[in-house]
Amino acid sequence: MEFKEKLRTYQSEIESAVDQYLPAEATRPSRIHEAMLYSMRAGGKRLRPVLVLASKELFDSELDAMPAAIAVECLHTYSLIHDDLPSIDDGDLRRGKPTSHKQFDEATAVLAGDALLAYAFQLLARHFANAPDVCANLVGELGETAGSERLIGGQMEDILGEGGPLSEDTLNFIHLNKTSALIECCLVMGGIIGGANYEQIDALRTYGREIGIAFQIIDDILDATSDETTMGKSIGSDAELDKTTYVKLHGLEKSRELAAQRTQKAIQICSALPSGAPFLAGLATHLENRLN
Ligand code: GRG
Repeated sequence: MEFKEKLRTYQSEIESAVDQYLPAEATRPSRIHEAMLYSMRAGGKRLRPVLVLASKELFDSELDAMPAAIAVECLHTYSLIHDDLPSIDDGDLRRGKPTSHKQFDEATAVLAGDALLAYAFQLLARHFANAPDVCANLVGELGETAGSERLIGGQMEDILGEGGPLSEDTLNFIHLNKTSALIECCLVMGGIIGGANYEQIDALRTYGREIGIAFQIIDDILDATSDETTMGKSIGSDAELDKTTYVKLHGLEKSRELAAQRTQKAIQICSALPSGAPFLAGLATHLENRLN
């Protein structure tokens, strides 16, 4: 199947699975379940669940990766809801719709994020209970990624760095953890479900780190050059908060070059994966050229 068709197939399977795996809106208390589904149904690129499915498909395994794909999308959506809160980025628009705290209220948005974070682990624990080693490795991987040394650690340093010039080292720490960590984790989770060996897990992790950093550099470029309608989210906050970004540190042209270098490295790593992982190689280029 050609790359774009394969991507669309994954995305439409994920769209259907959101409603299949999350509690229905009518479940009591309906307000929290409405808020969870509101943000989960709002769409987005579904990059992280696509990575779980595509990574697992490189290997032969009977296990279904979809519950893990939905779990990472729950965790990602929680991070976006909380990132948009008035006390963090104070965003009005996300995935082309009002942010959770604008659509509901701040307390509901905090709780919807918390509930999605908890639900991610519930999904893993319930759906992989018959494969205890896989289950423990998935929970460990996602837990480590979500915690204070990775996602939250990256977010903390991002907040601490507002208003002041940051070194390249700090900027890399922020993005390796705030953005790359979950992308890396999705590939590793796919590998765990598929039964990948140690070297293959290592290759998946490195590929994830490279496309993760490239993804953030492109995000910084789009934040500086695109518009809210195309992006479907509030943009320009980097400049407003005087944040150090790749664009601020290196300028647009050099930032594009850095993203291209990371993308090329990711593509090279695909040769160490089964059949050269053509979908993942195509995805690296697709992400480099993305417009939103
Ligand atoms: C803020 C308390 C609190 C917790 C959240 C890690 C984290 C913790 C927040 C970071 C969220 C964030 C904005 C990370 C940056 C990565 C990034 C560019 C996310 C946007 O991902 P896309 O473009 O979004 O894939 P869609 O909507 O397409 O899924």
